[in-house]
Amino acid sequence: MVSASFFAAVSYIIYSMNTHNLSAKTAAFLETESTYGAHNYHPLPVVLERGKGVFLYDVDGKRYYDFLSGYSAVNQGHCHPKIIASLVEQAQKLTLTSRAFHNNLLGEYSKFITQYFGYDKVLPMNTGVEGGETAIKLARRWAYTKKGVAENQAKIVFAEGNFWGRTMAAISSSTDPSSYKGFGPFMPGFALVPYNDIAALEEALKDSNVAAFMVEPIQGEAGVVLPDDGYLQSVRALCTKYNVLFIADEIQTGLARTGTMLACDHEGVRPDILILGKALSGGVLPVSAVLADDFIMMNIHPGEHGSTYGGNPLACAVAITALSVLKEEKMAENATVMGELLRAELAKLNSPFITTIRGRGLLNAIVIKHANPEASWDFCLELKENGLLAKPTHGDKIRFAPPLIITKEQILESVDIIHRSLKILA
Ligand code: IF1
Repeated sequence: MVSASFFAAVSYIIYSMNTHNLSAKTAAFLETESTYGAHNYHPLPVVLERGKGVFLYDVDGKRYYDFLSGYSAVNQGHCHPKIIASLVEQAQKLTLTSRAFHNNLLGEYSKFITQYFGYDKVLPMNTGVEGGETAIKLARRWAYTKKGVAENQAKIVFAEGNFWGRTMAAISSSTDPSSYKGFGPFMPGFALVPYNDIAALEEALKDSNVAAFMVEPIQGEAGVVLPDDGYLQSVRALCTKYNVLFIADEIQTGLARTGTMLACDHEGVRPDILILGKALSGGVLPVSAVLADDFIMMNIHPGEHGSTYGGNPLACAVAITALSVLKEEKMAENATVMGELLRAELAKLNSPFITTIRGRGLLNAIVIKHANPEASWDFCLELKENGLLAKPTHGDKIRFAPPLIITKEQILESVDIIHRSLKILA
């Protein structure tokens, strides 16, 4: 007797094979994941099992250029040999002590990363959103203890179009219904201003209860939205003028992705609180960090914030190497040159379906113009068929963000794949 679940599985596999031109092996993986995993994503129908440098390989051994880089977590390239070596070596010694005790790497790592970015102290966490939550708690605590804001009256200002994660605080600041709809009630004390609007920001900061303005130097999820030149300098000046902390969310834009170590470096501004994540571990395990000077950091006292894995020795070892190779291999410089080449070569295609090419360093996006609302998705499926992985964001935008180690030849081969794939839109 064939069970109903077996029949359903076979039907799913056959459907997948027919509709997406998938191998039976790939379809079987998709069916298992669909049956037993939550449906909180809609991934491209590809099943990957190996990564090396700029390449990913699926379960049938097919090679792809990775033009997403784990949403900029794999800046150093997949399975960077030095990062993996640090991971393996430390994993065989000590992975977690918790902060109930000291470990031999947290001090070394804290000194390394604070000197690397020029801040007094670091508070180590794990995911990017935990970094954001930590930054907000630091800002509120500073507002109550140093700025004189009345208890529970502190406000944090965010930019419309922001994305900094999926926690209740993060979605409470979101303007994207797919992030917040159906999850209320939301965190109080948050305000919004349009991105790249200095006049609106100044109006908001006049409120003496404002503790901080938290902003991405370039909005990633919104579709790689760059502010006007000088925007960050104006943000810096206004935050100083109104005694408000400038929090830079560099979780996606930082760590050489935009051609400088931090995207704030393009304008020479120094945020009061710097949040890092993603490529801080080179895509090996969740590592995030919040950096600030003592007048902010020292308002949190023992037992008032932390996490089980925050500052674990495995993360410390990996992050030191992940940061080191960014400089040793001049990945910011390469991101600048390869980014300019990528945008120039894409422009030369003169495609009627590409209305915008924008980005900085190797954080880029194109905007697709087509009558079919599914055009971007269909185009990404065709890119996949031709050996390049990218994914649409917010409908018509496609992010092109390969690892920062990509070479000129690989950029040119990737643009050729993009060129050939555009034919699907004709
Ligand atoms: C998903 C988006 C990108 C981030 C910035 C904080 C975080 C992120 C600027 C939180 C995380 C990830 C989350 C992931 C997909 C990806 C993403 F599409 F969701 F919006 F990159 F743009 N600040 N971004 O980009 O870091 O807690 O995830 O470590 O949730 O689908 P995290």
